[in-house]
Order: sequence, then C-alpha cells, then structure tokens
Amino acid sequence: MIDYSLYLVTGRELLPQGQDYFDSLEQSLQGGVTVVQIREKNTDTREFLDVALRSKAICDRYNVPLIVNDRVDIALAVQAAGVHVGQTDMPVSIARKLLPRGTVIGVSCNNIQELDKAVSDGADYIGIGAVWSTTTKTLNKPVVGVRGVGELLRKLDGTSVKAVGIGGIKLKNLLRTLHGTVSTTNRALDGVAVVSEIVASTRPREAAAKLREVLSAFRSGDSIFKAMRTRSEYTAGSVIDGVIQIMTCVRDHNPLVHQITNNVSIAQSANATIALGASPIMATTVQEMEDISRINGALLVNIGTLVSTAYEGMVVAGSCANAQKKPVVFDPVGVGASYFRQSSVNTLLDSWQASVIKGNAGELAALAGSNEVQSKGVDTIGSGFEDPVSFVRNLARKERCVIVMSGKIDYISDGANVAVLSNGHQMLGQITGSGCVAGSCIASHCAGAMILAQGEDKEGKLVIGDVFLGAIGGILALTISAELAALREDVKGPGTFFPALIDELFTLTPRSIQERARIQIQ
Ligand code: 3NM
Ligand code: MG
Repeated sequence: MIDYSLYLVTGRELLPQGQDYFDSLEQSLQGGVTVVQIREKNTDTREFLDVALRSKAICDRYNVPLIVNDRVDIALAVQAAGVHVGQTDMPVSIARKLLPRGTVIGVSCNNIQELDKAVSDGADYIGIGAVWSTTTKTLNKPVVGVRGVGELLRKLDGTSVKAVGIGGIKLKNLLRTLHGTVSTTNRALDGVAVVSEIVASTRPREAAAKLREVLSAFRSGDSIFKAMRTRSEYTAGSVIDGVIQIMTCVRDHNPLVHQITNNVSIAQSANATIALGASPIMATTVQEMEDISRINGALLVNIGTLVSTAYEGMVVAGSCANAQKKPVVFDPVGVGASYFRQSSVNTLLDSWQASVIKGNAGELAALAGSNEVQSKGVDTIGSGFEDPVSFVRNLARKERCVIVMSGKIDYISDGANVAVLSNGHQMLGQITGSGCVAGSCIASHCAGAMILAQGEDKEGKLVIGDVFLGAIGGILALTISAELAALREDVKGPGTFFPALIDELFTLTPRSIQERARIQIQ
C-alpha cells in the first residue's frame, strides 16, 4: 500500500543553482516525502534510465516507493512501484498488461469524463489537476480549482481508487486546499503532489517537513462542522448562551473588523460595527492587506459595487485572512445579476476559503447554480426555496463553510445543524444596506468568537472560533435591534428607523437576546 500523502514529482530544471538533484531528492525524503514520481520531459532514454536507477536506489534506502512518469519501459527496467500516465500516454489497459502484477498505475485527470474513464480502465490512483494555476507545466486544460476537486472526488465514492491533487500546491495554500477539496460526501484527497514547492527550494528537507506538518494536522475525516467549530451539539439554549458570550466579548475587546464593502453602505456598515462594540476599518488597497490581516479580528468581503481596485484587494485580503486563520465573511451581493459578478464570485471563492457566506435566497440560488429561485438585481423574486433547510445544509457542505440565507426567516447552517431564526421587522427591507449591515454584524460576532477561542487548539483548522455561533449572533443582534427600534414611538418610517436601529444595536443587552430570540435548531 502506497502512502500518497506527500507525493513528490521531480523537476530537475527547477533546481536552484548549485543544488544537486540527488542530494535534493535525498533531503526531501528525509523531510518526509512519502512517494516519488520521476518526471523527465526532454531527456534521452539512457539519461532517463540512469536518473531513475539512481533515484530508485535512494528511495529504497528510505523505503519510499518510486513511480515513473510516462515510460513503462523505464518503470520495468528499474522495477518501479508504479507508472503515471497522462491522457495522451500509454493507455492503462496496455500498461497493465506490460507491467508486473501489483504495479500501481496512476492517471492524470482534469474532469469528470477523464476520471470516469480512468476508474473504469482500472487506475489505482488519479492525479487531479491543475488544482491551482502553475507555471511548472504548460496547462492545456482549464484549472480545476479547489472547489471543483470535491465534485470529482465524489465520483470516487464506492471505489478503492486513491486521489492526489496537483498543480500550484504550496505550503501557504495547503490547508485551504485540503479543507476546500473535501466532497459533499466527505471524501478527502489522499495526498497532494508538488513539484516546485520542494524541488525549487534551497532547503528541500525543511520544505517537505513543513508540508508534512500541515498534512498530519489536517484530519481528513473532518467534516466542515468539525473543522469550523468546537462544540458538536447545539440546542437553542446553548446557542443563545454562546451568542451572549460572543456579544459580550466584542464589547470587551473591540476587535478590528476589516470590511471591503460597497460604496452605498460603507457608513451604515461602519456605524453598525461601532455600535456593536467592534472597530471598523474599511481599507481596500492591496498593499496594506497583509498588515491588516495580522491585527484584524475578521474580514468582510461584500461585492455590492464591484470596482477593480477593491476587487484586487478582496483577492489578497481573503488569502491573508486565511493564512492568519481569521474568519472571512463573504456577501456575494447580486451575484445572479450579471455574468461579471458570477465570474468574480467564482474567482474569489477559488482564491480563498470563506468562513461564512451570506446572501438572500436569490443570491444563494445563483451561487449554487440552482434555478429554483430567481432574482432581480439584488432582490429575490418569489417566496424562496421549497426546502430551505436542506438547501442551506447542502450548500454549506459544498462550499465548506457556514451558510446564512437571509429573508423573513433566516436559515443558518454549518453543514450539519440548521438554525432557523424568525426575528426581524419589515422596516429592515425599507432601508438600503440592511443586508450589508447584516454582514458587518456577522463579521463583528465572528471576530468575537475568534477572540473567545484564542486559547484553543488551532492546528489543522482553517479558522479560529465558532463561526456558526458568530453568524447566528450577528443575525440575532440585527433583527432583534430592528424589532426594538420599530417599537419606539419616535420611529415614524425608514428615515427615523435607521438611526434608531443604530441606537438599539448600541444598547442591545443579553437580556433582550434571551427574551426575544426566536430560534430553532434542526
Ligand atoms: N501536472 P507545481 S500540474 C506535473 O495538472 C503537473 O496534471 C499537472 O507543479 C496537472 O507543484 C503539474 O510546481 C505541475 O505547481 C505541478
Ligand atoms: Mg505524460
């Protein structure tokens, strides 16, 4: 049995100047590479054979299996553990006939058709790529993207075929890659294949060891809810207790909440954030994203009025927040309204892992590729999904994050539990930006949740803090404050409602949450 977890593919042309190939290989084995593929693209047979033989001798000393790319004859000559073939190489059936029994055959797959064929041809493992874009190999097929890998993996359910991801996998995106590629059926990658991250390093031993650390910290059996929160069971009562704890923590610690939002609701969002006790920073410039990610408590990305400078900031800010394990709240405003928004949302979600995605039924339908609910601009048409509980649960599993579907009733899921919240007031629909403000409230509470969880084990986790509770807390804070604002005598319409709402957010007490929260856990 081959351990596919850290799969090194060689690339002699990428070695740093002065670095000896065999020395680099040996160091990477010492660092913890579990399987090696010899990949030579422009090498004469004699030299290929020579490299493969010497590599095999080194791998043997570390008890690590060796796989040969493309060349069945070389694999035979060096008694390799396997061969790896691409779509235009030797067919699996013929390679199988030529090779001794027990030789492993791997196939590169880019899409469902190629995967189905590889499985029916009897491949032992598949390499899914490219997961990210890469310059190591000229790609002639579309990048699969982290979110696309899960859909391929799902097709392996019920088979014993193993799978590794390949293409652009780096230490900095490894945890995100592992987390984001898990299928809705909880099938994870068996390993990751890398070239440049190890081969181009001047310290291949350390490079491999660091990758190994992340690989072993990530528990591949982790479902999204286990990876994103600490508690396993919730009741309405325990959720309210948790929310109050978070709310108090926000007021006590005033976390910085970084928000890249639209120019319609910047002031409203910033005011709501301050009213909750958090501290907004509305920075959009790429150059400062990394610095801010170190000090912020959470990031909110809202695409309401998507302009190119803010968009570049969004791409970078999300990756920096992931690297710092900070919650990322994503509001794909009006995603169904234009092709531009749709493709921007896809790029953003492929660049980083959102912790919470919030939208109305129309937006989430567009995101999920469902035509059950339509939208007009940023608004939902009609009454929503027939089975909203299943919809949010499934989308949470697919996107590997908490989903908040806002509406008259709000549905929030972590992929297992669904919280059904029925607080709110129709006046919220009569002011602009209330959805955006909801995003700010969620981000503020996620920041509080992160601070509360600071002492906890963060190894293998992509985000610190219970973002499920953070999302529920944000929605409850806004909807209960709206109810209280609407009750006030001085509120006569939308114009007086908004300032009253800010006041109610500012004075919101745990007691109001306890008394007014209408929550059901399913
Ligand atoms: N195969 P790096 S991508 C060899 O998509 C190879 O099938 C790919 O190199 C595929 O880790 C790739 O340096 C190169 O990005 C991967
Ligand atoms: Mg090939």
